[in-house]
Amino acid sequence: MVEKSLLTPNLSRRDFVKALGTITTALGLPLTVADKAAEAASNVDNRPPVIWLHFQECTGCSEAILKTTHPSPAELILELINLCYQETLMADFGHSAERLLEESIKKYAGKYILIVEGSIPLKDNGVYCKIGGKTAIDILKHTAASAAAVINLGICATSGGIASAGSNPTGAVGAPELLPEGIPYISLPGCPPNPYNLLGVVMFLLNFNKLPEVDSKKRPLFAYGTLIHEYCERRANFDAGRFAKEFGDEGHRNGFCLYQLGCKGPITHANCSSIKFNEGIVWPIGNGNPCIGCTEGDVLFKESLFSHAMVIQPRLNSNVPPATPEDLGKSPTAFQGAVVGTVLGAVVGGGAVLASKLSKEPEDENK
Ligand code: FSX
Ligand code: SF4
Ligand code: F3S
Repeated sequence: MVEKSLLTPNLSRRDFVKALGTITTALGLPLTVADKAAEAASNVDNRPPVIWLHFQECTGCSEAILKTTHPSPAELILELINLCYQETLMADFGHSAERLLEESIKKYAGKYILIVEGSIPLKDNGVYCKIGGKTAIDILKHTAASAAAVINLGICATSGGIASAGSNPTGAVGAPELLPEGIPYISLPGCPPNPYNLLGVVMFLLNFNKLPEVDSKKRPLFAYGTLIHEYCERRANFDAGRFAKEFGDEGHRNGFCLYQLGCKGPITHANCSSIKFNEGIVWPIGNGNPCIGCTEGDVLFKESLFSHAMVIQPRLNSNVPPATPEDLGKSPTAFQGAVVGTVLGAVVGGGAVLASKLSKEPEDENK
């Protein structure tokens, strides 16, 4: 078992429950989820056993969970689960690690959650990813066969990710292609996925003993139910036709919309524009990088970085006055859930027709 005290040295019970509550609110989950999850997890025997496998990936998905500030998602997640096997975190290696995996599968058969990171190469009988002499194909099939449910963590495990880009030399696919028929699974794409969404799924599981509601790509609706574009802090500039034209130009420096630099926010479903990363402080667009669609398997590494996304959501309000510098940076953040609700209410109340399509690119008033 992974020794959680190495990772959770100073987390008091009070801080733990408080942090769960904040994150529950930010994710838009029922408020009871945090209390009930904390209560369930207070009995160690109630914590779901978890086996966590890695295949073709950069380990960024695990790193995103670990390399954040106090209390990190890792601290919180490890208080809620019984982590039996995780190659990045555990001390075991070699034969001892192989034994640990087999023992965990046997001991918790039918009860454990399997978390999968990384894609699985199918080409040439899977020789391009082997661990302990076994292919990723065999390890995944064997481990998934006795799992209660599977969480595909990251775009690689969801649909192949970076290893499947271009000519896909290893024949990389996501885990869903190999999972046994009928096994419940959920996907948390992203490169990396937002750690708070994994935490949300774990809390939901503890609370309701089932996976949350999903969309057609098996992504939880609480996290992937809206477009990046809807709550983007640069959205007022999009609506007002103010665009950065080149990296480093005046518009870019002033926080104008990144659409013309290839931003895929209008076709990407995820909650990073509202919850962000690292305690709600940073995210790609906030840092000046166009969204590359890392939660959409048919966009990331498939669409050119600089192509213009088809905008499926019109302006929220055509009467929005041009943004001023003072408007910039005042968007909802992870820890201002009430503000998110207010913005959503204003949008719906304003009668925005979300389904209509704009067949052309947004007008650019700066032309
Ligand atoms: Fe992929 Fe994750 Fe990107 Fe990296 O495990 S989703 S390459 S952040 O590490 O799988
Ligand atoms: Fe934000 Fe991108 Fe939409 Fe512009 S196009 S408002 S930068 S998500
Ligand atoms: Fe990914 Fe776009 Fe969010 S690149 S992290 S979905 S802003």
